[in-house]
Amino acid sequence: MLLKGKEVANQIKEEIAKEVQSIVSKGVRPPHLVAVLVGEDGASKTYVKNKELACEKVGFSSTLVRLPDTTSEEELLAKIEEINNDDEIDGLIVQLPLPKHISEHNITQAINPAKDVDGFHDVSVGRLSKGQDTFISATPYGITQLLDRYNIETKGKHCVVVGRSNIVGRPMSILMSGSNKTGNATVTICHRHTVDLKKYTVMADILIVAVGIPEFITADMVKEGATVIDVGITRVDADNKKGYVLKGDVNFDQVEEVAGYITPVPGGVGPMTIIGLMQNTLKSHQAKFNV
Ligand code: L34
Repeated sequence: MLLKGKEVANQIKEEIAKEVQSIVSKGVRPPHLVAVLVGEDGASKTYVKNKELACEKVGFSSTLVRLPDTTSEEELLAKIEEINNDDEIDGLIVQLPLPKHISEHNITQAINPAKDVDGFHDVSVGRLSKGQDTFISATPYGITQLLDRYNIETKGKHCVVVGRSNIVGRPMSILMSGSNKTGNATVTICHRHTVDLKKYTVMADILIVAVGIPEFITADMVKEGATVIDVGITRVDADNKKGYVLKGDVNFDQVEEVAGYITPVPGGVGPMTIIGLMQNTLKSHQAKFNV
């Protein structure tokens, strides 16, 4: 069965839009998200555009700050400082990846944790790992909500996460093992140095894959009836109008036959990532205005 991220995302957007209406009816300004995009990466432009569209749909204000790829780290830090100090802004994200000459760590650490709606700051990650209330990074947050909306049991299940990135794999593993509603699973984290990956993936009741290698997971690596979450989204050259097709980390046509539930690419995890971001932005606004 398909886990329709796009459909669930649209439902949640309507719920958020109602909350925004209620906020505005009380005379309070709506939540405001600022996205900073450095450079011209095609995929990043699409993702940021989708974030702006989502803001518009739910009634948030949004501002896109575009900077050239020659921007220095100091210039970017100065921009962040300006946004940190602007009371009219609730959430700030700097779209990744950044040009090589800019340190992602320095940038994520410069963002005011109260506006860190990406959940990438050490404070946010530290709070997440201790089970404290915080901004949860958008992709893992979106995935837990997808599992929740489809009533997929996680308690006592074996969850295998393939990939240990700061953005997805690591926080995902923390959430799945945590004592939260869509947690309480037994978690195995696999990565590039895992020997005999298949040995682990076939044990997964819930298999979450975020490695960025198209069609990496084949049917023989998946247990019958498993829930398969495909975080990968790679542009692969193709002879069509766009010049590419999107491929996940899972060989969908094969794995669909064995999986109980599976997310499509596109229309699966991507739209849920955007929802996670919208919810974090609303949360930041609520912390400030309490309405
Ligand atoms: N700072 N950088 C920061 N925050 C993030 O949360 C992200 N991420 C990842 C990359 N860098 C980031 C995103 O926004 C991945 N990501 C993201 C966001 C949206 C979509 C995919 C990834 C998305 O909209 N996907 C659509 C298809 C888009 C297309 O046509 O290319 C989907 O249906 O999957």
